[in-house]
Amino acid sequence: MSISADSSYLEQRTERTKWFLRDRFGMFIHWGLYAIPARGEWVRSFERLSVEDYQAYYEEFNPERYDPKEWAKAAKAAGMKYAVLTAKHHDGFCLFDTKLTDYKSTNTKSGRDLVREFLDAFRAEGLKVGLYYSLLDWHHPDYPAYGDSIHPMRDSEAYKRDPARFTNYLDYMHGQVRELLTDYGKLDIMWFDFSYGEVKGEAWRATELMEMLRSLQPDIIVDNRLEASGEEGGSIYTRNPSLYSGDFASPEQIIPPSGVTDEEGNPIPWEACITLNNNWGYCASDRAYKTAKTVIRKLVECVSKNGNLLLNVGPDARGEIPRESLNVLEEVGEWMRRNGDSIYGCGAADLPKPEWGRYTRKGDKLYAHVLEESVGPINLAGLAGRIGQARLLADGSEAYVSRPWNATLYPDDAFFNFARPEHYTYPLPDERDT
Ligand code: FHN
Repeated sequence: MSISADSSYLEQRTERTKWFLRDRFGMFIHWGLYAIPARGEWVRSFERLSVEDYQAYYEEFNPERYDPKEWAKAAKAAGMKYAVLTAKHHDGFCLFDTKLTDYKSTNTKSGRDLVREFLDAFRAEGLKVGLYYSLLDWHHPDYPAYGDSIHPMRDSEAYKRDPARFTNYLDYMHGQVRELLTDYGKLDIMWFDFSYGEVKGEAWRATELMEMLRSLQPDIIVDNRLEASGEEGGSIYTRNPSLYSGDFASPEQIIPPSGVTDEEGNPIPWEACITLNNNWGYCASDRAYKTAKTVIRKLVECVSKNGNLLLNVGPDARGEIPRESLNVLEEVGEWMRRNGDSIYGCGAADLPKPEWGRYTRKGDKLYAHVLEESVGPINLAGLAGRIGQARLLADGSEAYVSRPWNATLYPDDAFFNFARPEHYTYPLPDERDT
């Protein structure tokens, strides 16, 4: 790929991802038939369920309490600006009215196009919308994981002797992506999942898929999992736009120590996807929910490293987000209403990480997130010089450290926000020297 083509690709990617880097915080939603057994989204594979056993969930699926307007309100109140729903996970069940299979929500008792209702509800609340689409498909007869194995391209001689079968599956997969990009209005994110081993890139006919995607929805942004697995989401990234470059890297359950860069060390957009408990799909026995404080710390850490946080909820079989998840989201929203300025449109401060917490920065505003309790006065005056000509605040005044807005809420955390000069200030060194 020539540099010029690469540079125009980078300019296009920069334009496409502007809203993404501004919004910083989204909701991931893993939902499907697996919510009925309530043992996580890999239940079919982990428990080697037979086609008949899993079919029983299809026959039963009728989420009578599904109200995506409620989901959208909860996401918005939490301070989230976008949301990504599983249109099809690995089990092959389609939450949308595809013409390419009968294995879809509109054929269940509910009869509903769950994706369309999701998109309508979240757009109505002003949130950007994305769809997750599994490249793997344990249901499709021409996908090698049909029935027993969980990884494609198993050394099954019979399968290898008939390469047309995987071609059939790829035609199906491309056809469904085309349906989603054509029949559901403007989508902001396409979240493919996942590649590994030899099944990556052109094994998915990724160039053809990306060219179709870009032609149908030029502004959509795409993750990097046409070439990366979940484990590799935060590390594998290529700038080759004609093949299968995504627009952002997708570290999973971790926050990369120093953000994510491409092969030449240039920062690239990235988004850490993280579960609220330990499961993506609904798991009734998993009560290990993160606290709001933990979620806020993760969000601040992502933004302090130029990244986004995609926080997952797993609705239950009735279509409701678990109460424990909603409780955490409500508390996070309270913090975001007071401190959203230190997240939205912010990024790394290009300063050494302070021992007491983290910085986020937006233009000439610096935000200090003080996470350690035993902190004396924070001497910020010296920072003015450290960040070059940019003043710490747009009006040219000094950095301000406002009192913890509500220390009682986080007794061991104090989140300072340099935006309200009514509290004590630190003189800049040149003024102090006069
Ligand atoms: O196997 C999936 C898993 O179920 C979940 O969807 C995550 C979310 O990023 N992706 C895969 C694991 O990397």
